[in-house]
Amino acid sequence: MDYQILKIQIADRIALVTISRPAALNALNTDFFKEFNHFLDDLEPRDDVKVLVITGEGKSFVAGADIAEMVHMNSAEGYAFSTFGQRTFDRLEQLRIPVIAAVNGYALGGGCELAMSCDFRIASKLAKFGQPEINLGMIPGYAATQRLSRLTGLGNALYLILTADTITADDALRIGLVQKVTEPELLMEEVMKMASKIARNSSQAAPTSKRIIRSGIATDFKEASEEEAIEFGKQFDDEATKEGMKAFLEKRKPNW
Ligand code: DAK
Repeated sequence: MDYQILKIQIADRIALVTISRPAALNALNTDFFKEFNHFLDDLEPRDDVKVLVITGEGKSFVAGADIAEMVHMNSAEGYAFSTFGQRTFDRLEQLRIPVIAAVNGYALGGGCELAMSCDFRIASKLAKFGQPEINLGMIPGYAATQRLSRLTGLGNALYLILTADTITADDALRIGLVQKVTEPELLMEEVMKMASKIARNSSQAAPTSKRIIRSGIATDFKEASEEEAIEFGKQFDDEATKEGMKAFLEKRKPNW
């Protein structure tokens, strides 16, 4: 596919996707969703990529769904746009490999929802977060009503969605929406360092941890702990796990 919006770089077991539509502050339109799904089609079967990083070009991560496209929609088109977006974000959340959002600037509306569909978020000090949909007379459409409360608690989700307030990266850190804040010029360096740290590990441990954490939150503690025990047991048939433990005992780096 000839990508117009996504810039994709794959190197050293890390895929870096930059959303690049800076004239519209990287607002998400149908073409974005088509390109992103095509990219996921290519990425999913690959076993040489261990981590995905998503960022935005310019002063915005993503300033929301594309209002200029949405304004012309009727209810059937709105429904199609919504389900296409929701399916895409669910697919991203369920991607086997870890996904890091490198939030360089505005993460508003659908942009904040995109960041929340990633496994964790690292933000530049200049980043801004919010769910301003209510100002447009609408509710969030890509699951902010669900993901925001799970990540930050009920009060913070209700506050952000009902007031449409925009918050700073430091406030986002305080409420647990982001995991780390960096100086703007250090954002990509820090994120790529984290990505390489994850990518250097044995191939199963990170994806399995991700899957159990994510599936566990949707089920009860006992059932999820049993799932952990099953997966924990399976690792003892895995050479990479044996190598990890042996390397520790032999005081050397694992040979993965
Ligand atoms: N859509 C389209 N264009 C956008 C945009 C957006 N979300 N955000 C910015 N732009 C465009 C601006 O129109 C402007 O275009 P030109 O006038 O230059 O042609 C250009 O980007 C630069 O923006 P500004 O001139 O406004 O830049 P400033 O630095 O002054 O302000 C800003 C930056 C981020 C504070 C401001 O642009 C802003 O408030 N943008 C809108 C933010 C927003 O309201 N985002 C939420 C969008 S609604 C659903 C599914 C999804 C959703 C809802 C329902 N269903 C399936 C039911 C999601 C909804 C949203 O995300």
